[in-house]
Amino acid sequence: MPFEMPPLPYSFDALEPAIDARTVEVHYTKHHATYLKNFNTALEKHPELFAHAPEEILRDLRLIPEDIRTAVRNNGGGFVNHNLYWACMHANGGREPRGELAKAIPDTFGSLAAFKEEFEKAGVNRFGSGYAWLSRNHEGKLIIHSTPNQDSPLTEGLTPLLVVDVWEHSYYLKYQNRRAEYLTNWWNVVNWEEVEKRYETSR
Ligand code: MN3
Repeated sequence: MPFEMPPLPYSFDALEPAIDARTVEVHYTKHHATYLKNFNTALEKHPELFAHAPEEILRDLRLIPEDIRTAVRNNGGGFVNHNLYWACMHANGGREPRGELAKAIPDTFGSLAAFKEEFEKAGVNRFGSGYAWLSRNHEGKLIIHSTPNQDSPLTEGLTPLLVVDVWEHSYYLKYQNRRAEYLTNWWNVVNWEEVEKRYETSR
């Protein structure tokens, strides 16, 4: 059974004005959908892999047959990374983290403001295309990091909690070259409830 697109959990215009409706529409229906299509096409050569969750497939690429390994890394990564990107946003963002995460962030990064600053820096400094992440490492510690292209933190043994896409296709129509402004406004649509849930269930 090929993998399917998770439905977008809100309308295309739900993230306005931080992210414009046209960008969300093209990003979800074209970019994201194409990664999924190419991921499924690659896996059709080794259909036994469909028995595993996409996240599991990305966890150890050495186990993936060599003839599809690069396609899986790029398109499986593209599929799974976008699934999380959409899930990490919603229309009613903007509040501060609560619960255990509200303690873990300042404990790790000094303050919520310092965390946001470092996270934005990871996004701005990603040369070319990629993502900025808040993940948990194998010790359960929170880390901010960045990946190039469609590489997934799962492949590095990390558990991703929050992600922002910094490929130009995620902001160019509205922000052109102003990636930093996109990142600043993006906090207004972050779905902290989802991040808290992922944090509290990830150890
Ligand atoms: Mn994208």
